[in-house]
Amino acid sequence: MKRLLPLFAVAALAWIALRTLGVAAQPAAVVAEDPGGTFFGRKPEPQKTRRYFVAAEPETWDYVPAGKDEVCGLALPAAVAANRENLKLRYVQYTDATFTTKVAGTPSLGILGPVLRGVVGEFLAVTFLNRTNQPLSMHPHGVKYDKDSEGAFYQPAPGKGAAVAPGARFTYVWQLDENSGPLPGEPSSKGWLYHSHVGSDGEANLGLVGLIIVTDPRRARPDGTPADVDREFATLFMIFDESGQGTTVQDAAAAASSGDAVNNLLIATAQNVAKDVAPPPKISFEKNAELVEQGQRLAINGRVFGNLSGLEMNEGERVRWYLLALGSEQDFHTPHWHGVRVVENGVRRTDVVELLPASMKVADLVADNPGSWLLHCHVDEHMAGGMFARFVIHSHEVVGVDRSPARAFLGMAAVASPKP
Ligand SMILES: [Cu+2]
Repeated sequence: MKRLLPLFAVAALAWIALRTLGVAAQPAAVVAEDPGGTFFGRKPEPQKTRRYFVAAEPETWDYVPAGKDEVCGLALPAAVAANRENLKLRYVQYTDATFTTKVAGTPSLGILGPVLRGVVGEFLAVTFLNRTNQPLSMHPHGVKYDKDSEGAFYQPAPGKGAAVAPGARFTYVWQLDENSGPLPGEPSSKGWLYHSHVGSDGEANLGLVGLIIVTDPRRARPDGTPADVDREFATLFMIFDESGQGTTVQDAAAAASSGDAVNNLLIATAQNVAKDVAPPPKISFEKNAELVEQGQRLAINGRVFGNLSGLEMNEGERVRWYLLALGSEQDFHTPHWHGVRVVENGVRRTDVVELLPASMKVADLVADNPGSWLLHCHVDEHMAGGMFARFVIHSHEVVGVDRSPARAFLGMAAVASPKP
């Protein structure tokens, strides 16, 4: 990430230059022009393309909507209780290019953006509208793209979708080719991250993260869902930073506390960036460390202390979990399910899965043990800091939760099937 600091400076300077020239200083309204929509110079075949409409928008995010820990009975840390809500930027799905009607979100996804899904052999065409005041993008993992649809800003010659200006839109076209899908020995579908990638890790920290699901057509239902699965969940294990310090300031404060040459170089770089994008650090290393600790939100899908709702399934269902992690050196996570066992990536039976930043794994379970169970990160500090949730397996004897594909599979409520 240190190496990205100069890139962030370049991105920030480019943005400032564009603003100064008035080129990109559009109001955050819908503008008509869209320089995207092609894949290596050609429009993808409409009958093989799933269309999505995703806006990035500011939203006040509540890490603890219940206001308390209803699962483990832990007291909320004072800093969390006093500061439950923060302004985030989120990917929000709309029904069409007018960006007027939102697609209802899935509660269990929490802060994650809409699930974008398809089958190997298809294209995803995702029209992105930036309704924030900073340049953003959608950078996908796992799919095939040309330079314009990479959605990442760096030199030389960033693509047209590398940094979408406030108020502007860009249609990314991603091919789900053979290499996007699972190998024969892997589970029938894969989960891939997407996230904003203009400047720094700060964009994921703002909440700009989502999931792409790609299914093997040989193991898919006609609607594209994996045929050997009855229900899906996605969980992102990530520590959000609400210290207000920002990576740049934190780096500079850390560097200021030691005097070696490497760190002097680092602080010079950080201050260089900071003068363009943030005020230079004015607090001590100790104060910085204190603020950073108080600002930590040890979250599953942006919820802490058992506040992630919607992890419900019915007895006997075959349930697939897409496990994700993002973040920094502290973001090594070990999700552990009570009450059930899982198969990790189709090869290993376990009840704990190891994740590192940007890990993307699949865990399959059969819901054979009705009850209300704990899902938590097994790293002690993370568990104590609130990285846990409850999941429920409804017994055969009760009605349970909706089994329809629109409810049981992620991103299916509004999935735009290939249209002629
Ligand atoms: Cu953890």
